[in-house]
Amino acid sequence: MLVPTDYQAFEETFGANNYKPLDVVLARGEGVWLWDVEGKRYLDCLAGYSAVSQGHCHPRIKQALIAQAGRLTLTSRAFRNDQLGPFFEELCALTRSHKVLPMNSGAEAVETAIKTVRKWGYEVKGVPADQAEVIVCADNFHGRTIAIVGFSTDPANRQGFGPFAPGFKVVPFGDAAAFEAAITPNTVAFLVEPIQGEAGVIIPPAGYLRRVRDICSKRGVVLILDEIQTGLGRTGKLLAEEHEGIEADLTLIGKALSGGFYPVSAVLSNSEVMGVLKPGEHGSTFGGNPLACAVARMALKVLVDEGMIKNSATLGAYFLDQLRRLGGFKEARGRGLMIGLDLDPAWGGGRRFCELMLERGVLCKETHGHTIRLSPPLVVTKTEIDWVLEQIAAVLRS
Ligand code: IF1
Repeated sequence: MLVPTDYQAFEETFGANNYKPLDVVLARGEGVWLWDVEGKRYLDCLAGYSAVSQGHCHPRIKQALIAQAGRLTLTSRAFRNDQLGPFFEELCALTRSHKVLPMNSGAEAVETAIKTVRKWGYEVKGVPADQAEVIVCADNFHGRTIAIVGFSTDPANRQGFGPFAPGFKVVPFGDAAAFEAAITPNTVAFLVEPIQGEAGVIIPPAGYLRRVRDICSKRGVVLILDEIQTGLGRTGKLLAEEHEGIEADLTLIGKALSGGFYPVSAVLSNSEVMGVLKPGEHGSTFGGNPLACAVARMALKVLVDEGMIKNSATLGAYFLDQLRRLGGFKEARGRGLMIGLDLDPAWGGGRRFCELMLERGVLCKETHGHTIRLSPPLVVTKTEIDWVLEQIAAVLRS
């Protein structure tokens, strides 16, 4: 029988040490709950970095996965499969998109969008060859490929990984005027998170996305919203863009698109931009495979059928309000069940806070030292949030 320290030793000896996890070894999950190898139960306030929005091992998604795994898992896109078309149709209907390009990880969806807007820039906008520029925001997080970390402003993400791809320009987040000033005739797109996640749940000023949308339309720039974290109900709407009543030209989704069962991502597009891709110009062995499509179809279905988006809005507002009543920290902010809690710098650091929460049976994760991310599965109940609040209060008092 292996004991917890064995699992840790194996990971540290044989794994690349590119993470420093909390010392808990998880073995089972159900809904908002996780159990470690010794049977201790935890309420999950990270939800696989928002991929497990539908709750761990959701029974209907599990059933869809098992059924499809016994029928057909991978055909490649060299042939058609009977899950892909219905997946596209259902996803377009739900998100009011014209076209879908399926990939696997979030970073692949971002890369796909960048390739697409560059091609659109050359073929439709008339940008001279190899001159296309994409504007991004300071403190962005879009993934970890070479192109993406090349336009990160976080030294930990980029240092030692160059040389990087050219063609990106960084502007401050939340400042529409700065974005507009950075546009040149070669600007093909603006890539932005509706709420910055890794930066610490940073919500831009009201009206920012509406202004950005107007500027993009006026100046012929494609608006790409990275909704990989904010999308699919996390902020209390299907897509975070709905909070400002706008529509992006390209929308990137991933994470919760599979309910945490399997990596599935997608680029959603209007027809003009996606229309530039022709057969053979982009793809992926696993992208759009029948297993992924079956899982994603059910993950979307339960999200809507089981009222998870509404629950995220209602309980997210309740959670934030109760946190603010609690006090004992610097600031709490959020939208839906995407909440960031800034500890007082004197408190002892986010890592310590998460370790104490772990002892009390709540899993959460700090970002950038003093901010705690609270993002439970969207199936969480009021009673469970009240219990988490008690644990937060106790840890803040200690
Ligand atoms: C890790 C944070 C969350 C993302 C947005 C694209 C991607 C992500 C807005 C890439 C991924 C992850 C990756 C994970 C940590 C995590 C994260 F801490 F960085 F900010 F969720 F909160 N766009 N976010 O948030 O998607 O390729 O990973 O599927 O450990 O790197 P991916």
